[in-house]
Amino acid sequence: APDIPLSAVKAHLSDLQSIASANGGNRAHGRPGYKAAVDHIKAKLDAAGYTTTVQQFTSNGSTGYNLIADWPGGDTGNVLMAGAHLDSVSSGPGMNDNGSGSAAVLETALAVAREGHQPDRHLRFGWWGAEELGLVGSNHYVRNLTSTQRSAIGGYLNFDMIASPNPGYFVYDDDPAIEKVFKDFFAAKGVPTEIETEGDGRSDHASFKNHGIPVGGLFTGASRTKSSAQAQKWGGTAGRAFDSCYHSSCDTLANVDDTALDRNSDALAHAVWTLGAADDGGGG
Ligand code: DTR
Ligand code: CA
Ligand code: ZN
Ligand code: ZN
Ligand code: ZN
Repeated sequence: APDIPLSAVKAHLSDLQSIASANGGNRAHGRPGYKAAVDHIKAKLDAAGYTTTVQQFTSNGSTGYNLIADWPGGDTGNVLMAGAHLDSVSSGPGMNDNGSGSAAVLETALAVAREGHQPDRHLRFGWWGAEELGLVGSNHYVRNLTSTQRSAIGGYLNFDMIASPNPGYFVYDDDPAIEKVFKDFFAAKGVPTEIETEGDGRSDHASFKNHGIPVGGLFTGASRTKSSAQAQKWGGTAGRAFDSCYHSSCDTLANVDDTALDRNSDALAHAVWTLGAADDGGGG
């Protein structure tokens, strides 16, 4: 997989910051900043050759939007999806939650196009609306697939908060094969990981898992406190939250850890390239 340039991911983040600043300070469901963010990302994907779809839904009396981008080619009977929720809470611009995941997924999709990558499996990327209202957008997406469309999705990778300022390196343990891809990546980099325990059902992967689709993903922590043991293995500050600006107005560009963002963006690309091969997993 290509290295994902941190500078490119940060450029998307600052775009999302600008969009929030120009629209009342947030990218929340039902607020103008959200749709502006959808339009920004859609334009880049269209220009890169993706087939994009904006799916509308209603929640709390406001229209919400999911952005789906299909990379032409690959076996559409064997789809690999990666996604991130694009909405923020209304209290701030949501740079870690979840500009970080949105930007990393975007730059990975753009890298696929840049490389002219032709994986065996069909690649699809998603940016979800109204996650903060209760996984509303991703649930709407999965529920509105036919059973055939659902069974064609062999795996969904979720990225929600992947650049916390006091980061941990957590890997979802929902599907062993997906988990292994991420753990092997970090092991090769000498970065220890832990199993994600804070969030079963707390992000968009749950919408897919609830319909029997294998899921995985990465997380750098929210309001839980980093232990001294964790600070020893990861650095950062023991006794402080992984993200003390979680759901706060201080979740700005300054609330993003560059090393975590870079490592997780590269792990994302590694997983898309690795799982994009129609390998039957080999072995016994
Ligand atoms: N609910 C997510 C933040 C969150 C909390 N725990 C986890 C675990 C895995 C992913 C995300 C999260 C939000 O506020 O968007
Ligand atoms: Ca990188
Ligand atoms: Zn951008
Ligand atoms: Zn949140
Ligand atoms: Zn989130």
